[in-house]
Amino acid sequence: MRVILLLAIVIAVVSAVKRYDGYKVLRVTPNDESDLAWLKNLEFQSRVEIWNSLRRFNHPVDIMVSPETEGLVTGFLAGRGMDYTVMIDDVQAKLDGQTLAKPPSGGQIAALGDFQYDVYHTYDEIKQWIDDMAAEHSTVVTKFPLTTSYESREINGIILSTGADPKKPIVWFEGGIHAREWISPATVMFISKSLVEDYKSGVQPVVDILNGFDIHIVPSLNVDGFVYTHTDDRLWRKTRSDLMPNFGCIGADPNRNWPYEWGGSGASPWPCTNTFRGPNPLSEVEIKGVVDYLTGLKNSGRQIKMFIDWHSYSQLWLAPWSFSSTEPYPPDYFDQDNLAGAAITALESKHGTKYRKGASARLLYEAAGASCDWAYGTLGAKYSYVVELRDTGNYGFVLPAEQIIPTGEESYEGIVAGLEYALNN
Ligand code: 0X9
Ligand code: ZN
Repeated sequence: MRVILLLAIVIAVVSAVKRYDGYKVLRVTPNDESDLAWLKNLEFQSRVEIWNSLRRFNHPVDIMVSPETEGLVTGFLAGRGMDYTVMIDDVQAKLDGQTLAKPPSGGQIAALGDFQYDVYHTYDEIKQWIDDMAAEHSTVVTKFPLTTSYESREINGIILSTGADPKKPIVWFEGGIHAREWISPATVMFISKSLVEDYKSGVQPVVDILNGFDIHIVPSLNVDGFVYTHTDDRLWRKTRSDLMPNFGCIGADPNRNWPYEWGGSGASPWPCTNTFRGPNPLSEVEIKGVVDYLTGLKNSGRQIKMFIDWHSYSQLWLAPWSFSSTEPYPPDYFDQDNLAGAAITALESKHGTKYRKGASARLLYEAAGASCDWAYGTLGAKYSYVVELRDTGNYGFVLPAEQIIPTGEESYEGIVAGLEYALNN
């Protein structure tokens, strides 16, 4: 009996999901570059974790502190004359409030008609959704295998296509490159089903869009990381590869692993950091899967017209370049910026949500080896973006499930306007 009890305790401890009781997210406004550098150094020392994407001085930076480091960090902040406000008082309380889909009685995964778009889903449910979309909408939707993850999970996607025309340009959407950004796969799925339904109902301009483009969509790319956010640590960002065992830390930042200006500014060489670039470009099999897939399409004569990597949070529509803030704007920047403008105007018209647009490294921070630079610089996708979805920090990565549908609706408005622009330009 005692042995069983002990075993139960051991299992409970081993399989426990990481808790964030008493962790806070503080919003700090750095006064100058040295304040910002100091914050980044704190992050490097693992005393804080920077959450948001905007990291320019005079813009607020959201940092998560543990109960152990809070006093130290706030003391330092006061010493440097940096004010802060508390954005999230107890991260665990926010995590506890998050709703997952409840499987129908019998424990099975819901059929497509019963798929709940207003809750978050597991990897198995997303996999099933892909199969169901392809089965239910077989005239428009085909499933494709992208690659196999580091931990041997299938990564699949869907192609929305209304006819085999090899001249049709391709649009690429990928969700979930960062594991904890749960709103990303949810939004990519919402957009996908809206495109299919509106096409089938003859809604314009969606009919024109799908007659003009084949849209290839992977809702959940970093599947190992995503599973880990369900089983172990809701706030995990990276992949789960173990390529630098001597350092004792797992995972690389898949958005620093792309083979374009890899290893430059904003991409850490240290395996224990959240922006670890990986030991070499394409070390992460998930990213290699995308690069091989899209390069194969390009080499077969297809044009990739648009590439969107969906992230959260901060409400931004970001164009290249990401690796450098001093590099001249890309030759297509005028059109890229116009498309972003059309998209965020349409997006705002739905629920009033405000987005900003700009060149990534100029608006945010330099991040070398990021998706949008490779997609533009090497692949030649004219309209290459990173979109940072809701919110601006009230919940950050732990966006409540009630916001999935509104986020999906407005993002759909935005992307339809963007696709329409891309059709004509
Ligand atoms: O740092 C990142 O990878 C992105 N922000 S996030 O908070 N979602 O992690 C921004 C990346 C910008 N990248 C490109 N413009 N490609
Ligand atoms: Zn991200």
